Amino acid sequence: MKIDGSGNPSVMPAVGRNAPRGTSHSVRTACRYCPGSCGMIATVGEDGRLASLVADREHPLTQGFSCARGLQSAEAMYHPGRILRPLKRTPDGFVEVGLEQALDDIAARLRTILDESGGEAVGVFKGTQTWKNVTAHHTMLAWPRAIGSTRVFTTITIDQSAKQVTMRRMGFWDAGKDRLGDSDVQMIVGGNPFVSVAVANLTYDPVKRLKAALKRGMRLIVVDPRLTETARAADLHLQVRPGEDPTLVAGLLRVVLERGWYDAAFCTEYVGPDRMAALRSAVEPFTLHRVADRTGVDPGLIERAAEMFAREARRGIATAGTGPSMAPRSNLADHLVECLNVVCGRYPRAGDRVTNPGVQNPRRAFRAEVVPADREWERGPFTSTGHGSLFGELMSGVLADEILRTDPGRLRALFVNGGNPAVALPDQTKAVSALKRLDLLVAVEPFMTPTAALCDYVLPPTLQFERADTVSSPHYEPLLEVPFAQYVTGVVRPPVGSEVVDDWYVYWALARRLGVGLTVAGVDLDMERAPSSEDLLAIILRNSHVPLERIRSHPGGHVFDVEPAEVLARRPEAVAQFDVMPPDVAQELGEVAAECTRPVSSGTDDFPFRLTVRRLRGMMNSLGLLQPGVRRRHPYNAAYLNPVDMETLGIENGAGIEIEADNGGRIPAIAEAEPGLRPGCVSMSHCWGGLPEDRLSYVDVGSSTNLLVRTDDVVERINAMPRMTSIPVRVRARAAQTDAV
Ligand SMILES: Nc1nc2c(c(=O)[nH]1)N[C@H]1C(S)=C(S)[C@@H](COP(=O)(O)OP(=O)(O)OC[C@H]3O[C@@H](n4cnc5c(=O)[nH]c(N)nc54)[C@H](O)[C@@H]3O)O[C@H]1N2
Ligand SMILES: Nc1nc2c(c(=O)[nH]1)N[C@H]1C(S)=C(S)[C@@H](COP(=O)(O)OP(=O)(O)OC[C@H]3O[C@@H](n4cnc5c(=O)[nH]c(N)nc54)[C@H](O)[C@@H]3O)O[C@H]1N2
Ligand code: SF4
Ligand SMILES: [Mo]
Repeated sequence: MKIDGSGNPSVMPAVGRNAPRGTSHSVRTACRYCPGSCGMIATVGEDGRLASLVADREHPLTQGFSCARGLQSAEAMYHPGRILRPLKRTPDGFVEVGLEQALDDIAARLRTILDESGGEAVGVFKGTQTWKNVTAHHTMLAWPRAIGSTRVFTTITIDQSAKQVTMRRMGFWDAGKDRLGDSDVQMIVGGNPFVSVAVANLTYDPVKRLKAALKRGMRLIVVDPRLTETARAADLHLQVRPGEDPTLVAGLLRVVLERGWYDAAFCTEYVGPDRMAALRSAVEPFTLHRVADRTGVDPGLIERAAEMFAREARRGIATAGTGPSMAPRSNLADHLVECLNVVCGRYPRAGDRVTNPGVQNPRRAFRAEVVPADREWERGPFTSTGHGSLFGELMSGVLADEILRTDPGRLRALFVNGGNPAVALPDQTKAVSALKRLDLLVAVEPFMTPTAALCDYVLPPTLQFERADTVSSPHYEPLLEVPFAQYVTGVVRPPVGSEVVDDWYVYWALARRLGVGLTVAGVDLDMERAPSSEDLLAIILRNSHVPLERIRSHPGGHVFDVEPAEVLARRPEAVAQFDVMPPDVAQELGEVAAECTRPVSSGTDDFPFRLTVRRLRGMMNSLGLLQPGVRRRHPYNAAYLNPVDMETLGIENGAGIEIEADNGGRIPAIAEAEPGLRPGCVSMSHCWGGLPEDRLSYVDVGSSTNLLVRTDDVVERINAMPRMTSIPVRVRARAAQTDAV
């Protein structure tokens, strides 16, 4: 529903409704910037504005955990740069326009595009800030269907879609994976949950939960070129060369299989002798000394990690973060990591308790079965580049190609929701030229980001503490170990004089103007009268195991006393097994084994360094870039280097440098010493910098590592995932620090 800051909001604050006007009051709520789901207490001032946010210590899930980027989100709400009224591009720049007028204009332009080119000419890009916005998430899926488009792009396919590729080419366990609470070991390959709050089973309250697990004896193995915040807490840290996870994990598998440290009974039932033999023979070339040579990890440490993970532990998983998922051969790396879980049988078995049978989703059976591989991408729909889809999404690595096509099938209109593709997509120069080529670019976006600056229309949304939601989102529920849910209402109204909308309304209003129906979560919406956001939530949760009314009756969130569930035995007809070494995976691993003894990742003389990804504590991708509080902590995206490398290069701490990649891209940066980083690496965060042509100062906006990411080479065949880490680069000192990007 449309919300006018001065009028009648569809979202009334729960406490505000009862509280007399002009008094200060507090509301229990939760942050939705990331999967962390942190409980917070919001204090609303006498002026009706959000005065402060503090972590909610009584919160049953997160118990006082929160992070700076969530706590500082009030700064974003009242930031002078927040867009409060819809903007329309004119030859003289952006002008404010009424919401319904903007929607009329957009619908008219869409009608022409749809008439001329059909539904497939219109696409969506769903960014990170749509994932935890339940009504937006569902409507963004419904909207393309309504207009006959399969052009759905999201951040997943430029993130860790290797996980989806693994699921759909190996098959996956119906009852999920071992939970942290039951684990006696965990291996994290290239993820840093202490900062990112985003690694598989560590998506909420990660520090306390991991430390508690370690205290009760669980052991932690971290594989990362950096001695990360998480690695510091680990029992073992394997400081791998970036890009060498396939070799390292193949080496671990070889040790586990050769020493007999795997779960033979599980493998007999769920893998079978032929596939076990194929796995054994594929990892055979990865002997300890070869693996050690190539990965730069001590052979004793590799053996010890295999022993700790497989022999000394019964439960607990290996999981990959963005490190291996953004490196070359990302799908192979993820597949091998999952093979460790398979051979060690790290899945809940028949009779085990299901710790979270679900609150917001309908009750389902959890079985000790393999859901068979189905290679969805081989069935289409396809892009012109020949890439198929993954969980119903096309590959964002080729989004720019779809726009730049010269045939009539090109993508002509794009709706961006809660994302910033102008800085997030690989090969920024190409991505930006593609976005400019669109006949219609619309962003539902609160700030004048590089993407918004390219738009024909920018429609400002309500921000998280102004809208109703459930936490965690129903689609994130499987990541919670307990049956928790929280309903949150808007804590405050949008600023007076604003004309902002709950994101979903944009798509409902456009569908209505185009005369098409929207079917959200299986329900045909009334296209005459807009539902309220609460109505829409109720529709989405209509089959929830715990009724929405009960969820709502616990404003601070609740762990529900749902009927216990246990993992059911395998059904006789469920004969699928894990496809641990299908021919394409075997072939790729064979290529790795055949590569020259010199590790590909050790660099060439021309590009001796490897640029690696990392997350910064205060930022959420590009979110926070405009906030002074965030920028005090992260004035720019520094390039972290090992001090020994800095000395060799004659670079002082804080000195300006230039980083040049093998695609010819060059970016400025400021060097910062990080003794815990593996020598030979440059560790730098993403989504900074403006538009390439703006030539903005590095100290003002940082620089975009996506200028160094290529889409013409080193790209995954199935999911078009580019190489975003382990990029060959050279580094040199630079005269001035303030040079343009
Ligand atoms: N503070 C903060 N939190 C965030 C975000 C943010 O921007 N800031 N972004 C959110 C998003 S969108 C995501 S997807 C998640 C990501 O969550 P994570 O995957 O945990 O991301 P990182 O913290 O960058 O951890 C990646 C680690 O991989 C290491 N690495 C780099 N290259 C390689 C390699 O080739 N091999 C191995 N083994 N390791 C490598 C890096 O040194 C780094 O420590 O975080 C989310 N949370
Ligand atoms: N080189 C390189 N590239 C990368 C990565 C990398 O590590 N290296 N990481 C990749 C990954 S993992 C990801 S997830 C993507 C991130 O890709 P994106 O999701 O496209 O980027 P974000 O910066 O997270 O964009 C979030 C946008 O939402 C806006 N926003 C904030 N609050 C709200 C709200 O309440 N409603 C709405 N509608 N919008 C809001 C913000 O202003 C911001 O513009 O980048 C990818 N690109
Ligand atoms: S950004 Fe994530 S970790 Fe930080 S407070 Fe919000 S939900 Fe919690
Ligand atoms: Mo991400």
